Amino acid sequence: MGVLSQIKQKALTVKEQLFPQTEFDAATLPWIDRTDANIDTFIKDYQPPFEVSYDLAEKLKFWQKNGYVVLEQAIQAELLNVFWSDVEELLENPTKYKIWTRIDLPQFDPVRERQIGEFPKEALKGKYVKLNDFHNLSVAGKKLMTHPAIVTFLDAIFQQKTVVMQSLTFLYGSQQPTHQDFPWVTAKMPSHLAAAWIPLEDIKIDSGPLYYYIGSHKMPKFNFGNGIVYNQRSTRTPLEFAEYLDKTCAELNYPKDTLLIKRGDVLIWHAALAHGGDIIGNPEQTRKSYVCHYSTEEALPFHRHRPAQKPITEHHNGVAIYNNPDFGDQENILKAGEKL
Ligand SMILES: O=C(O)CCC(=O)C(=O)O
Repeated sequence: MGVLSQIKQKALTVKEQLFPQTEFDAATLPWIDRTDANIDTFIKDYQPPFEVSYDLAEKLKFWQKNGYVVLEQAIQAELLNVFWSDVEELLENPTKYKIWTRIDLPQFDPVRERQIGEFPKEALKGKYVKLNDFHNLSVAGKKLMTHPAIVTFLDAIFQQKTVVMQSLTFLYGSQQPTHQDFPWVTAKMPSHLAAAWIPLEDIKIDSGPLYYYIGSHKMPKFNFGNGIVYNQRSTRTPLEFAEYLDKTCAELNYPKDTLLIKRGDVLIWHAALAHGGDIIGNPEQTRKSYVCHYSTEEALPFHRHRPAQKPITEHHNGVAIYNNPDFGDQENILKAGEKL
């Protein structure tokens, strides 16, 4: 590190320790998170971008109170089928494609994240595998993450142009400890964040389902020693964060719920909802899922891998999706979704 960078790091460390951010910035908070938000007033004038089958006002009220919503049977089977065929094509022929893949097993230390073709094929169909940004390869992936039912809800809560931040695809449960997303999946404004959890099969109790603490999006935020967002200057660990969340949610009586939704349903959750992946009870039981994180163009005007670069952008149902700057030739290489 050069001398100038060292001075900059030092100055940031001192600033963050003396004046840590303790809450989301009130000036840029999405309208629905403000104390004076009135959903009945909002809904009178709101023009949704798509017609949807659910009661938007009811879902917004549920979101405001609980920090999540489930859109029941919102996604057509055909789109889910085509998306999962694309995933299977990738897992069958990994050396044909380029995508960052993580396998959280000690046998792959010290480099658990690699291009997919660098892992043995058998390991890709096992547990602890996470495919990063599969939507860049798959047209069906892009269509699924920008399904009108999801887009309408995001448009209503953000009231700004939605952008895709990242996606994760899982074959098995993640078994991730309790966390909130905003300290990790950071944009310029950590409050401009929401995620959709899309099951590709009915979720079974022994598959290591997602769990969440109802209403926990309103809990006091954890201080990583230098504020609410985790970075290389943080003095407290992800494990301490998980312990804080589990303990505080219990103390504040936020009920813990397990997500047993069905194929066709979607869960959307708030940037600050505490959640995690349960322990897998049956090692054979898959939990096929597609997790998509979204932000706004104001908070994330670039691809997160190239903050200094103008992104190449596609628009699907009004949502901006940045092409993957790491693997330009791979964008939309899986085209089966074009016919949908
Ligand atoms: O699906 C899971 O088990 C975890 C996903 C998750 O926590 C996340 O993407 O933030």
